[in-house]
Amino acid sequence: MKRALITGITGQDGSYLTEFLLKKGYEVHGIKRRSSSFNTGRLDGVYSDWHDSTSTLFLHFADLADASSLANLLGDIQPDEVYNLAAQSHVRVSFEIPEYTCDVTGTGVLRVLEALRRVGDGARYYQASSSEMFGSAIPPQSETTPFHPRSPYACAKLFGHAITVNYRESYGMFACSGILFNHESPRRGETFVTRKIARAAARIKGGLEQRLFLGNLDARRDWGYAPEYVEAMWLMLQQDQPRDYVIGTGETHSVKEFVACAFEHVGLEWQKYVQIDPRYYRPADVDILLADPDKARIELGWTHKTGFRELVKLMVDAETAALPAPERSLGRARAV
Ligand code: NAP
Ligand code: G4F
Repeated sequence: MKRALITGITGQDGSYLTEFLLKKGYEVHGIKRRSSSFNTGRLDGVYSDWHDSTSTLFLHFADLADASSLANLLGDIQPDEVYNLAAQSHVRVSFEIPEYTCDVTGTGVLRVLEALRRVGDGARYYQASSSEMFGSAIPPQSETTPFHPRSPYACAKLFGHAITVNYRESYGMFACSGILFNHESPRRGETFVTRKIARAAARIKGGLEQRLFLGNLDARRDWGYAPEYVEAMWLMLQQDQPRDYVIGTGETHSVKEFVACAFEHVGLEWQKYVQIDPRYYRPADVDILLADPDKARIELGWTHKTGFRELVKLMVDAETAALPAPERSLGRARAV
């Protein structure tokens, strides 16, 4: 039985990757950080009480800000594969807490790599890099496109990417960096734009809210469906050679298109409900991201399956299904 360690297991990608690896027969260990309330909700479907002797999923307290906790865990668990997904992952928030973001999202990568180098015993390593690193680079963006980060988050991710390549080249580690474009799902954090829009469309339809405040509607992103992206992470670690890959759909759409599609799906005219609040603008934004995922298609055999409109609809439907019962039926009755 292969053993994997996932940092960021309680996040969107961590939860999908956990399900994926458990289905493949892995023993999965995950790092969760201490919080004052439960932060394991996304794992509810697969987590069983630790007294259950048949369980192959184990959670441990550690933190990317605490090098000793990482080294201790890696030494104890001796995983075959390490997926480093933990990060302060919100771009807008990174402008408010830049030092913290650089510490966790940037230096945190170095802490994991250094622990792995010392006690990891040859484990394969996946780094969750981001298309945000491309920033204002001219699209389409591929593995050879020069980076131009536009936020503290993107700068921190760029450090994480560079140090991953450096550890591979310096110490011969099997370390891969996945440069993933935006990927979404009903498990996306509520303050990212797709989930915020999907949730608002469902709740406005259900009569629970009246308005949706957004920032830059013209930004364009290459949006895919998260469960498909975790397979690409795994595929990278199954290759003969460690390499870096861009993962995306090769299509780009604006925030405005996402809004229009979501509201159309519940039979509402978005212009009646959406207002601009400049508080959601960023000191510097990324205008357009568009992946050139050819290398992943050719070498990994990976392509996306869920298209843009299908993604929007599945996210809005999930929000509608999560409404309290009376509002849900109201929403359905009103839907065309
Ligand atoms: P997410 O939902 O925000 O999850 C982030 C995870 O990191 C959570 O489990 C979080 O724990 C954990 N975390 C945060 N700070 C930590 C710390 N100091 N120590 C240990 N764990 C910590 O992010 P995601 O969307 O799943 O993305 C996964 C990774 O891919 C992130 O590194 C993100 O930056 C990167 N990425 C995401 C996308 C995307 O479109 N989703 C695209 C490119 C790259 P809590 O649950 O306790 O908050
Ligand atoms: O949903 P977002 O916050 O995602 P963003 O900034 O693209 O970052 C996400 O994708 C990255 C991959 O490229 C990841 F690395 C990162 O961790 C994260 O998962 O914003 C998307 C766009 C931005 O241009 C933003 O300005 O939507 C625009 N936007 C407009 N109104 C808004 C809002 N974003 C948010 N979060 N909230 C708004 O009200």
